[in-house]
Amino acid sequence: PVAVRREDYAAPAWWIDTVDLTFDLDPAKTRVLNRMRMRRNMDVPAQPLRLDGGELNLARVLVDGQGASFRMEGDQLVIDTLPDNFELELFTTCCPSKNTKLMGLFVSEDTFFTQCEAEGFRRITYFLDRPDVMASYQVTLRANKSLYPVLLSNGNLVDHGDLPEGRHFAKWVDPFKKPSYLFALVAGKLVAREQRIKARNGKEHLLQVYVRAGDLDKTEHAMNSLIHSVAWDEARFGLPLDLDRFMIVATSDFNAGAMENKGLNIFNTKYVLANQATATDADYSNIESVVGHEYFHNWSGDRVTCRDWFQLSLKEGLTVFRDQEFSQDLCADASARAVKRIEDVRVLRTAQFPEDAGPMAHPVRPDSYIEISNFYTVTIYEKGAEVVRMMQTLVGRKGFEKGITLYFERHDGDAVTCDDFAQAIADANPESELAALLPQFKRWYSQAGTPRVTARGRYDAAARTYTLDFSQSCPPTPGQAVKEPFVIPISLGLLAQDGRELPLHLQGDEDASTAQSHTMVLTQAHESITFNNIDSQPVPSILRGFSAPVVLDFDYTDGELLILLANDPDPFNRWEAGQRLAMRRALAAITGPAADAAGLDEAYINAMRGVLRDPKLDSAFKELVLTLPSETYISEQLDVVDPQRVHAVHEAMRAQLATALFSDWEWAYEQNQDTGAYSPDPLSSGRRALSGLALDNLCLAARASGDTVWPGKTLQRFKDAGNMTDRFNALYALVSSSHPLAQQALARFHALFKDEALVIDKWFSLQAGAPDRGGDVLPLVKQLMKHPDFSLKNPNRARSVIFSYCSANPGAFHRADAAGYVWWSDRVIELDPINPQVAARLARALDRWSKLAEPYRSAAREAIARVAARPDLSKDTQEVVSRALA
Ligand code: HT7
Ligand code: ZN
Repeated sequence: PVAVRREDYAAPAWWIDTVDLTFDLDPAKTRVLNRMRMRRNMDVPAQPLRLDGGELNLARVLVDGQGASFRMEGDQLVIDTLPDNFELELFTTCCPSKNTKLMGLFVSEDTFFTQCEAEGFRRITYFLDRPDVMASYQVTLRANKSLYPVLLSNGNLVDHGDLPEGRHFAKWVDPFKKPSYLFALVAGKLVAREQRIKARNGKEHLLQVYVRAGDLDKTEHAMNSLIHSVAWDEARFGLPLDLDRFMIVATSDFNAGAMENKGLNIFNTKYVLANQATATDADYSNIESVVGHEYFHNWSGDRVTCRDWFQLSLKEGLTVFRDQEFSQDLCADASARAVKRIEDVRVLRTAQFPEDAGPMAHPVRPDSYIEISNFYTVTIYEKGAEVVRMMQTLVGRKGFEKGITLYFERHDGDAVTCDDFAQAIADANPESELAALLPQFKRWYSQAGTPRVTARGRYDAAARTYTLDFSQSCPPTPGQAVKEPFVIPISLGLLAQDGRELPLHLQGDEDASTAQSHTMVLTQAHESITFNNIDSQPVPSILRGFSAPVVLDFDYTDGELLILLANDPDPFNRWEAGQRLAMRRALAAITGPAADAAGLDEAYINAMRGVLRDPKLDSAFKELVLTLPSETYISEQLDVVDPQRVHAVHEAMRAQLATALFSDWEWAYEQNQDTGAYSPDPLSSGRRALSGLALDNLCLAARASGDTVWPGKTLQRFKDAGNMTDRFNALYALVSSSHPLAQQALARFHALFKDEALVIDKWFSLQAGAPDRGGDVLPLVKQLMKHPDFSLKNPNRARSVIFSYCSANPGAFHRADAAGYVWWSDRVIELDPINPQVAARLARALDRWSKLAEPYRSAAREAIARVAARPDLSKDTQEVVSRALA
């Protein structure tokens, strides 16, 4: 397969002004009539018309009503001779029921759905399937009325009625031009929760959430999230809903989380359906973010879209930033906002930092790809969002809002680039540091890798000054050996040894005196900042709020970290101090004598007790502080990783914390019981999170001590729980401590929820992710795949077993006998012809193989090579494994 390169971008040779689609929907053979008005792009040299296609049967090609001569070049339909303006009529058929790739038109539970981003539309009809070709669409859907009573597409319903032979039709017109990747249709037996809302200007809109009949009682939260999203975008950025009708439809077969098709968002059921009996607090929170995310795309993605797929972060990074801000703004207080920020940073550091250091590392605006689906990554999304966040930091919140307004004024209706976005934010803020540093700032788009910022402090008692010396560097990444310095906003403050925050008197900038937090903007490889009037050695709080996506290296003493943990007014750095203390201990234990795995000392345990018992801290924050860094994150700090050693140390530290704080966990559990009605708000969900962590620790401690009281109480809790969060936390505690009662609880859980697919996913996932006791998880996972409820074709189900084992259970997956890797390679090979996108995602489970110690390293490489050697591998999977081996 050939790589597509960003520098080869050329404007299309032809434009499509209008598209008139007629579908005769049939699972085995859907007929698609596509009539397009096309015109030559006079700005580029004349070229033949090359239309993209994929797995289509072509029956007819007419140019201005006449049979036209054409040829096929691979999947492309090529017409050499054409007038400058013409109508092209194409008649094709496709087979939705056999579409297991879930790209293009497919059937899920007897309902038709589409997924066109990034390149799925070409599997529906031949087309210029690229985002800079924007057209006006009208769509007529025809189908059997009793089997497919609901017929939906983008925009407004302009006509509908009955047809002979029990069929009916619906005609939809989208008032906005759009690229093909935003096209959607849905047809099936669905019901909708509806809500009419009034915008600020008094205009009415109809919001609808479509699901299968039995799921209507699980749509209230999604609808509320949508209502909040509409209001938020208008209030924060002045961006109104531009459609009379906005629809969300849920499907249980979906490769991703959701899709922002104009006016007709299609969602994975996982991000729509929730009631207190079936969904956890985390599910509720994810639904709110994803509903927000897709809705916010209506402007950042749909009204202004990407010129080409290299600009993917233009819409994804910006929209993740917007959904993160939305979720933070919904929080009632600063503590809940900080919790959300910590959760977002945790995702970045445990998923994006490894990606940025591995074989799939790429800039936020990549330079090339073989399969664009492989680039829907945490780098494009989460690091892209951090880049937008840094822009906001550099221009201020109000300045950023001005920048967004200018961006949409300038580019509404266009397909544009990341450069256009950054330029608009800078132009709206001509006096800002962003405007002054724009070309250098844009290195965040072009250079891959996580920058490392090293800071060292110098206290001069005689001069009463404190200087911080910073240096920055960035490791090489594939294709980029040398990096230029980044623009890095570092938010910082100083604490006295007694924990007081010190006023900052910046040397050389007396105007900025007395502030307690300062944002220094690094631009050089080495630079320093000095503070005056400092009476004694302070403790610096650096990178507050995680003001840039970098690794910060500062040689804190334990004592200094304890001061920050107890006193930092910046909650992010308070949490970070706890993580640093734990990480230091984990690394010492991992690299220390093999017999000694337990790494926690009295000082650390006392500090954790202090946090747990602190009456001024919220439960959600305590839960984050008392959760140890993950095995994945710990492994990232090591040059050579022995995953079994990391796992053993992590388990030992967990057990130690559980035992040492036993009575504190008992206290925390009792303190965090909710008696009122269930609500997923941050305060109540934080209390449930902490009581869940307490239960987990109590069962873990019981495992060591032989105590039977807490496992028994946990089983009772599991049985009596009034909501899924408490029930699942109890089940998790029994499973993760491998208590014999877990089996009973698992069986009961399955029986209770056998008809709830999303809950059964949790059941599978919990078992595949369970701690390994003597190599028992792989045989269990093999058994689970034979379970009657298992299906490889359903992505959620496949992920619940295979990904939970390969990507989220390092202690069980990295086996010295290589059986985990062999099993992984079999699953990638098995999934690839069914669903290449899901297979390629699974293929990434061994991204970090080259860091592994022997014998894991050689065995992992062999397993990857085994996959790479397969003939007929999809280009999705091939790109991943060949980059891994490069
Ligand atoms: N923009 C959407 C991306 C997406 C997608 C990409 C590849 C294959 C399937 C997909 N489904 C949705 C999702 C989003 O970021 O909002
Ligand atoms: Zn998105």
